Amino acid sequence: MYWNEKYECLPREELKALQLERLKQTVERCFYNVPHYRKAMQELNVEPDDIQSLSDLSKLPFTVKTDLRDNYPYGMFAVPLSEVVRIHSSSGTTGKPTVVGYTRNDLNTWSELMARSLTCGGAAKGDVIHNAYGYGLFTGGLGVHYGAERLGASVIPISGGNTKRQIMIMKDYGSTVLTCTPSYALFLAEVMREMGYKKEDFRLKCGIFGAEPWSDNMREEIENKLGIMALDIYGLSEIIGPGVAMECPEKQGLHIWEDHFIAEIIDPETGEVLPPGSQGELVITSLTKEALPMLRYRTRDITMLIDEPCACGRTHQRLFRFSGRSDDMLIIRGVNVFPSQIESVLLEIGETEPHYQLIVDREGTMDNLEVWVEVSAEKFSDEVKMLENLKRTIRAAIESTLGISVEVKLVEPKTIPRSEGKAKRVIDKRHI
Ligand code: DLL
Repeated sequence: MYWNEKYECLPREELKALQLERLKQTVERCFYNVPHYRKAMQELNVEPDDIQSLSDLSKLPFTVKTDLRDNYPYGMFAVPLSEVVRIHSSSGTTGKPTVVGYTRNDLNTWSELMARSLTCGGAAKGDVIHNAYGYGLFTGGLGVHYGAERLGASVIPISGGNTKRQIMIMKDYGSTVLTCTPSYALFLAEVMREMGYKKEDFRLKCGIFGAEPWSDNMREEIENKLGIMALDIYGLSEIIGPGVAMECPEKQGLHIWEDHFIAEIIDPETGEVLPPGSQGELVITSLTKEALPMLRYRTRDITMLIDEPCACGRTHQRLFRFSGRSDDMLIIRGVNVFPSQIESVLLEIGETEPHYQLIVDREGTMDNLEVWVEVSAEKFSDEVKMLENLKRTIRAAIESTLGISVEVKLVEPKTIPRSEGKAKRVIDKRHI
């Protein structure tokens, strides 16, 4: 059940003392080894000695993605390149990619955190882990891979793509744990059905899904279709990769591994730190990273910190499941809309397929939101009247949740492109 009971269940006072000690070391490392941090701290008149308690964290400068871009490729590294044994990077939609590096100790930390996360998600030595996160510069594939090996499980480094072959391997090799994005898990389920398989034909028992936002209703859909327990894993390249936070079987939020990271929630507009229980932008400080220590990294991910004890016995704070990113949040006629809200409504009605896309456009000064949803082939051949009714039901439900009017378009199966990695939920034509 636990990978490292001592640290996962460390009493909070001890956890905080450990955080403070590690925070001080991290701040020194940043100040003395990374010109960017020294300059940013000097501009705020802070020196490493000013950090005497955890509440002094708020004296430190924020770090943002453009800081990494401005120091492209290696300028944020706190060790010489000769100490870096692995490089990953994440491509944004614009500009240069973000480059992240790991020392041997960093890889060790990451493998430990991933072994811890996989255990928390129900995997153990003896399991066969079908790892369909992409291998390569993306941190998903190799991150899970090293954690699975550390755990002592048998890992299949299948990566993304070639879905039919994936399914054959999953069946023949007796995979028990599936790791991939939630949207790819659904796609796998769909292709399994097309190939004539039932969930009983597989040995899968759990799935550890992340790298993109997904709703509780999407979870239910995946659990039913694959006959597994599906849990949420969070992480980002700049911080370490997957394994920053992991949901436990209580399904009441993701434990952020506080012996290695400090989480804060801020108001994305003002930068002000918000109390536990408030929704806002997650900010993470790394406590043990050597090659790329991060001070108050603004993730742009929107969530809430849950400070109450968890029934699983782990003492680490939890993050509420992510509603989305502040930069994926759509503003439609002044109303904030997260794709996950619409996903939730669609899956709750349950009469469509779980594949959808949002098309945003502007006519004159009016924003238009069109929700494309797939319906099954049988439904699609139903009477026009039935389809019209379904459309109306969906529209009314979305409108009452979001408070804005939308257009709903029911489309044939396979109209919406499937993804092997992160799904593209929104097409915003307003900026093209
Ligand atoms: O997506 C790392 C990862 C790999 C996490 C595999 C989990 C599993 P990046 O490509 O740098 O790293 O993207 C990080 O993805 O800031 C979030 O916006 C989003 N994200 C990651 N996990 C979740 C999640 C990997 N569980 C960005 N829920 C993050 C919602 C997530 N969003």
